[in-house]
Amino acid sequence: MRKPSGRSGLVIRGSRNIFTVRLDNGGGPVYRECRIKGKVLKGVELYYNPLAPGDRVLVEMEKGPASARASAPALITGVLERRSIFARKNQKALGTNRAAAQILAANADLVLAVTSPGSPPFRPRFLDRVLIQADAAGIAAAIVCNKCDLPAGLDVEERLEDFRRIGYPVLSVSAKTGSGMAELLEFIGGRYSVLVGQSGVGKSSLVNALLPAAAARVGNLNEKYDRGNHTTTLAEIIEIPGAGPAETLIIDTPGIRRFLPWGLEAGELILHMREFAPLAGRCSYGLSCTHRSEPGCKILEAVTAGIIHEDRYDSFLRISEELLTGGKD
Ligand SMILES: Nc1nc2c(ncn2[C@@H]2O[C@H](COP(=O)(O)OP(=O)(O)OP(=O)(O)O)[C@@H](O)[C@H]2O)c(=O)[nH]1
Ligand SMILES: [Mg+2]
Ligand SMILES: [Zn+2]
Repeated sequence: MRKPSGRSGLVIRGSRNIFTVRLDNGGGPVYRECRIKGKVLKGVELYYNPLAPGDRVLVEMEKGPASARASAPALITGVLERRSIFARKNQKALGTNRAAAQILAANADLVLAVTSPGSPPFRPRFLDRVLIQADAAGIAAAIVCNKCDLPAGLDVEERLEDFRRIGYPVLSVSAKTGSGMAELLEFIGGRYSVLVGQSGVGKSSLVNALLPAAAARVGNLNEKYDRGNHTTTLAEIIEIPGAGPAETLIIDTPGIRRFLPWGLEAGELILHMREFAPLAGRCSYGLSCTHRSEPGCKILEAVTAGIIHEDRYDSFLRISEELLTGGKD
């Protein structure tokens, strides 16, 4: 008896019901439109979106004549265990019965928090949120400051320097002039990264700028990769060809106005901010310290001593408050 042919694959992009899956294949890549078999996929009921770019899925190919098979969507029957989940709290889900965690990327091993020195304005507190989420998810993170062709105020330089000080790689690049792009390509080579940032900072432009440089080595593919300057509406994986021995994948995501961290308790926040974490539990009031006004608070002392930047302390207070109130304001 013939068994239904089961395949595995990688989710490239997808909306609620239809997903583009790159099937694992000996030869060249094969992409298929797929839908989820049945009503729900087991194990992902907790999330706003059942699957995200980067998910590895099991696909059941429909039987029947080849012509019918090619047009009908294949069926996704399962999702493999995720190595990492980069999610945020989706405000649209608050007050509805849909789960609030929206997965932006599955299985990513690098989060690139993208910013710009101007247009749109530099927002260091947005970066804090993305970096906290990456830490809580156990994913490495770096800051990419795009548009370095634009003038950066002293405040921008000072904040980026402080992110370096606390241990984050900061790459200054310009998708427009190509400055720093070779370094960025090297940095992401062989990794699986996700671009996160406000709308207009140039995430899609960065992907476009990475592609021709890489594609030049594998032939004249520039036309194929001319993705234009659209405002991104759907997260998707872009394969960066020839960047290294291991596959280089990058997920472009839609711009986010407000990033609400997900999956951590207010009390744990301190553990996910690098320069705060070593001070956890060391205040006079121990773990019950709110780090607002207590005497003998090590966090407040560190702010005074300049070990914790005031902006980061401000982020800490705001996010703690949000985590306590569930993000409703
Ligand atoms: N000066 C300058 N402008 C840039 C640079 N990179 C992108 N831009 C411009 O910034 C604007 C927004 O770029 P996008 O790549 O669409 O930004 P995005 O982050 O993908 O935006 P969303 O998809 O809405 O999240 C476009 O007008 C780009 O031409 C850069 O390095 N320098
Ligand atoms: Mg975009
Ligand atoms: Zn304290």
